Amino acid sequence: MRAEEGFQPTPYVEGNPFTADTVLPSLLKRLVPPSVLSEVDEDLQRFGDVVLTKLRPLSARAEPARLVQYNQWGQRVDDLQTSEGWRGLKAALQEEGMIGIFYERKYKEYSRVYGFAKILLAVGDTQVMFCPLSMTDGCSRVLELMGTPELKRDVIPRLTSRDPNIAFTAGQWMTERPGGSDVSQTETIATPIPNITSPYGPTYTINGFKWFSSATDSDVALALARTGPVSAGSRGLSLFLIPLRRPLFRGPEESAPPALTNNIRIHRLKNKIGTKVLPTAELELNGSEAYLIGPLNQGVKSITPVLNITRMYSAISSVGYIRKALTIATAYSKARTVSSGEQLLKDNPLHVSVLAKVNLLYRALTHFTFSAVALLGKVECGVASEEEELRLRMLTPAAKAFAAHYSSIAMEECMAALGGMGYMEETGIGRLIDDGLVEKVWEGTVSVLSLDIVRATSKRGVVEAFLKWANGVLSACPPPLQTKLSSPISVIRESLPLISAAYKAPVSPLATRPALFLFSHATSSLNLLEHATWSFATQSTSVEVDIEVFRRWVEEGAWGGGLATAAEELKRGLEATIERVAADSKIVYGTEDEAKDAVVELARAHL
Ligand code: MFK
Repeated sequence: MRAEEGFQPTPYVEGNPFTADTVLPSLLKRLVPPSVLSEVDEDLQRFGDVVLTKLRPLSARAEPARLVQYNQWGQRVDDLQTSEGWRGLKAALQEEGMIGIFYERKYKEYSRVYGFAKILLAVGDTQVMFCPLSMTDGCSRVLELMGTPELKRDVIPRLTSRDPNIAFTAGQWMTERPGGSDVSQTETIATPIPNITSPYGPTYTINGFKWFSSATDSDVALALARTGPVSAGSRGLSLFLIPLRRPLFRGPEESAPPALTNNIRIHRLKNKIGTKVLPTAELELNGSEAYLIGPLNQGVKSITPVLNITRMYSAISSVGYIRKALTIATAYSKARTVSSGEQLLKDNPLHVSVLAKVNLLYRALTHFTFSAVALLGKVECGVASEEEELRLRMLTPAAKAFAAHYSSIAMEECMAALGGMGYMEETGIGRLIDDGLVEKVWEGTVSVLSLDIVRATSKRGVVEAFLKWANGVLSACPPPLQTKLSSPISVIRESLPLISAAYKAPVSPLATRPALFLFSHATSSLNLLEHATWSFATQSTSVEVDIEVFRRWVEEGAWGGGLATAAEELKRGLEATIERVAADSKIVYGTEDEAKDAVVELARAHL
């Protein structure tokens, strides 16, 4: 039989990612006022078509970057060659106003929601272009907050430009060989250059080795380097803006010189599990010129706007990868025949129940992430209350970690929903899974971020701000809905004191991870309740679905169980004893290992 003969599978059709989405259009109606919504809605429909007709074909032409270190004369050239597809994606997204939307602020505090809606639609079809764009966004914010007037005049317009001929992207270099999350042993040294003043800030030379520089094709990078004694740990680090190439400003017709022009050598490209198109490198800095940003020896604090913005991008990327995989799986179920060709997959209750579970998770994570995005917009526009600002500090690491934790299992279910077809590279789900895994690591693992929430809640008023908001959402639920949803609402009520107890000092070390999960599950449940309440009040056609989604998310959750299960996990963490820590060590290392003594000693200090 020839391939053209016999059964021919019907290709699935994904459709416009905005209009086909089950969550975003109605979420935007709740978050954005009508005057903004009419414009934003129209643009997102248009952008949905751009994703299909422009970004997706460019993404298909994106290839891993190549590094040519030496030319035929044996001279060091460090020629970083990126693919046409990668460069095309970058240009297309810059033209679409990624990053411009966030700094033009045409829609004031709603600009973040609008721009992140575009990211949600595009992220599955743009390789990992939002990694460099996230750092560009973070760099713009740092310069907006701390840059000299000349940096604001010359560099911010480039970072936020819609013209790809002049637009800059930025990298972020913290990670070194002694530590990724722990920057206290940073080896890179910054030395002031005497008698040189730049309008961009006090000028230094930088010497060191950066172990993970993503977006090595960028124009500038924000980097930490040591200006204080080693004994000061991370409190002896300062923040610098480093041009990757000199001169930094060139005419549009001049091609970019190599990083060698600022004494930066690309040691090698990283061999990563995914994100292969993104040029991530190990870099040697051998006397690179740089400008101090913010106060001396407060580099970690100065760079935190970058961390918080990139964490938000990480959260939306995890959610966007799920969106893309779920869209494929849903579209496939409408095209694939089963049962001797008499049924479609979409008519099979068992199959639909699996898709419903992924969809439930997608809804919860989308509402959760956008609740943080909406607050970010308010904070940046100076219209957030102090309580909202405190709440955002807790939400950001939680949304990033929670979304990253669940995204791969959701994508795996979508892959399996296509059977053997899903395991083929052509659907793109495999690449999404490989790329999406990075969200579990970069900008902090779940454990590191659970500790960041402890850092955040050590500030007075943070937990209280969350509790006040949570109680406000519960009491805003109208009586008929309260009655109908009394059971899930009482599960939420019972979880609140537990969250509060988890963050009372001294925080039990085994409680931090389950506390992150309970906090995230409770907050996302409350976001879904907010939506059901809105749906009820506006008599939305989706009100029954919105109510059911809320109920299921609280009572059943996704693969980790419901909110009550998350509460049980936290109780176990809070009640953990030294004996449990010792038993953990024996389970992992056996009974002979002496390491258990160290782990028990460390635990004793906290339990
Ligand atoms: C997308 C494709 C990617 C491609 C592949 C990439 C692979 C990635 C490989 C990696 O690089 S993985 C590791 C990446 N590393 C990180 O993500 C960093 C994670 N570590 C942290 O976030 C640490 O928590 C941090 C470095 C920020 C902590 O350092 P310290 O020195 O212990 O901070 P410290 O002393 O607690 O905080 C200093 C100040 O900053 C404090 O303020 P005060 O001086 O007023 O007391 C903190 O409150 C404040 N701070 C810390 N984190 C903050 C913050 N403020 C606001 N927001 C935050 N997030």
